Amino acid sequence: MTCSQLPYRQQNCSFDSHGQHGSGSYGGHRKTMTEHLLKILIVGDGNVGKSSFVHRYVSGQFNKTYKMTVGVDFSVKLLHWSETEKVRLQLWDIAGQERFISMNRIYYKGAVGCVVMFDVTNSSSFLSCRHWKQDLDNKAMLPSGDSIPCILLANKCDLAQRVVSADSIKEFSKANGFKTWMETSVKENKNIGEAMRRLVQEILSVKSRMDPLQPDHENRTSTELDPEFNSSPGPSCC
Ligand SMILES: Nc1nc2c(ncn2[C@@H]2O[C@H](COP(=O)(O)OP(=O)(O)OP(=O)(O)O)[C@@H](O)[C@H]2O)c(=O)[nH]1
Ligand SMILES: [Mg+2]
Repeated sequence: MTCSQLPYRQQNCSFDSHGQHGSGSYGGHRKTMTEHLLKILIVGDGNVGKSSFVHRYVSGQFNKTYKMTVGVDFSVKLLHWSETEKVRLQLWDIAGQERFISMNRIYYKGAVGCVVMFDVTNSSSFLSCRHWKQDLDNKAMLPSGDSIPCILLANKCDLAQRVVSADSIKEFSKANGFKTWMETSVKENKNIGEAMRRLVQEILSVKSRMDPLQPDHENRTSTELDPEFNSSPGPSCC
């Protein structure tokens, strides 16, 4: 599902629920299924490949033609995370041009994870990542005040005219509080699923740490995300 330019009220309605519990039967045993609902932001300068990344991840396809995003697009992907857990991802693909518009605080509300992307053939898109990360940390955070989990993706690593070195990405990632960084090629389908798996793992482990009193905490990857999880005023290579 992709919705372009929905009015905010309509977008936000989809994000008021925070997961569902249901039961499934496995070989005669009934296990409780938990569904985690995670809102994830995809940010970075224009033309770096954010929409292509989401499209590849959700539909498995790549399109050479550039169609600039206006405002925000969102997509949904359901992951069968474990025998007892499903993860429903709501991917908010924010237009690169939003960097120049101060209205995007509403997009960050309720986000529990973020991908910051740049293009390895465009040094200014790399330099902008500092801005995107700072903007994220100012607009979304955990109740503890810590940043929400965020990964850095160095896209278009299939192209020969690379201008950003792996060493500088590594240093930048560490200095700016990213959980990890990866080189990706949406075109060649490199590290797309891996990157998202890593981010989801980080999000679920944060939640698990925040909620240590869950009765079955020791046996589970994580639990439901709280409504207030973050909505207050937070390598591998190709
Ligand atoms: N060679 C190569 N091209 C890519 C890759 N990923 C995306 N592209 C191309 O880069 C262009 C921009 O991709 P988009 O996904 O539209 O970029 P965006 O970041 O969403 O841009 P905005 O919507 O303006 O913020 C398109 O022509 C894509 O086909 C990649 O990994 N390698
Ligand atoms: Mg786009």
